[in-house]
Amino acid sequence: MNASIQRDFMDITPEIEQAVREGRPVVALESTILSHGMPYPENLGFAREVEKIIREQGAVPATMAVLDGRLKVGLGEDELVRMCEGKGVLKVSRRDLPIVVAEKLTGATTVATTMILANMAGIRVFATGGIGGVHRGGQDTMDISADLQELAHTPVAVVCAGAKMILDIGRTLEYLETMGVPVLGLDTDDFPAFYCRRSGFGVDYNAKTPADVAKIAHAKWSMGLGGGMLIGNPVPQEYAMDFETMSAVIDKALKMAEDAGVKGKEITPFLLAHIVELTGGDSLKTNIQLAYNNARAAARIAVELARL
Ligand code: PSU
Ligand code: MN
Repeated sequence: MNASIQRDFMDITPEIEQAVREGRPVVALESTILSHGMPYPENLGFAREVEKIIREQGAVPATMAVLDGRLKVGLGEDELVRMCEGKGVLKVSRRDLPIVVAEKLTGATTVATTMILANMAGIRVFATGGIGGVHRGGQDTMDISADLQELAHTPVAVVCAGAKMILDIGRTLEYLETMGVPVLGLDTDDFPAFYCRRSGFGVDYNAKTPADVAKIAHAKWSMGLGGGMLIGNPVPQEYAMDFETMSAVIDKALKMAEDAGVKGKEITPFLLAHIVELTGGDSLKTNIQLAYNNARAAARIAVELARL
């Protein structure tokens, strides 16, 4: 915990502050998944439920955002509603952070920014849906999410359901290897593909249990290796979607983005919204369930880490 950063820039709820100070389990949550990843009002129901799931496992949830230039660690009900309604809520990744803080703007935190805030607050475990990565064609466009650089440098363990096939999963994993980021499967040999349990690409190590993940994280940070870790947790079988169907949907959404000339930070939100539309809302149900599943796993990892 950095006292001067916390004093000058951050509002951390007393509950989270105390839990961190006492070394009790805390799980960070992002807000871009709410404001730019899911429609309203489904996102609000999700935001409340995901916090509840973390509490049921004995951990404290810490949803992150930037409100009127203040870094928020833990949101109250009104603040959650504001993120979910999404009016005037910017998407804030690492490069945007100084601007929204200095100009007192309001924004949702991506995976990268949530990791930054978590680290500032002393939180080591974070649950999300899917991470950003190398976009398809990224070898030409250089569209590579800042999430990957953050995983390289910031000591937070990120639990996700893999990456969506809107990304080039093979190149995303190559990038992570180059940056020295351990990619673990939680009881899987195969890196998951968000809606689907398998991507066809392997993980570095199949960590069978949350306790195994915690042991690996503890070893990494105790040795001073720093940086983050990525944990792929496959969507539960009963909510998984058909690989071929989703491949076709994603190809269609990518074509729509190309035709509409969408670029830069708008691409991911555009694709997410159109995938929900093209699947008649089925993909949203899967998205919500996989994120609950990740919250549960992250809370268990945080509980184990607190014991070490
Ligand atoms: N992928 C998803 N759902 C999401 C995101 C990505 O399946 O909600 C969000 C996350 O907040 C992630 C961000 O950090 O999009 C990545 O955006 P970009 O590719 O512009 O870095
Ligand atoms: Mn990008």
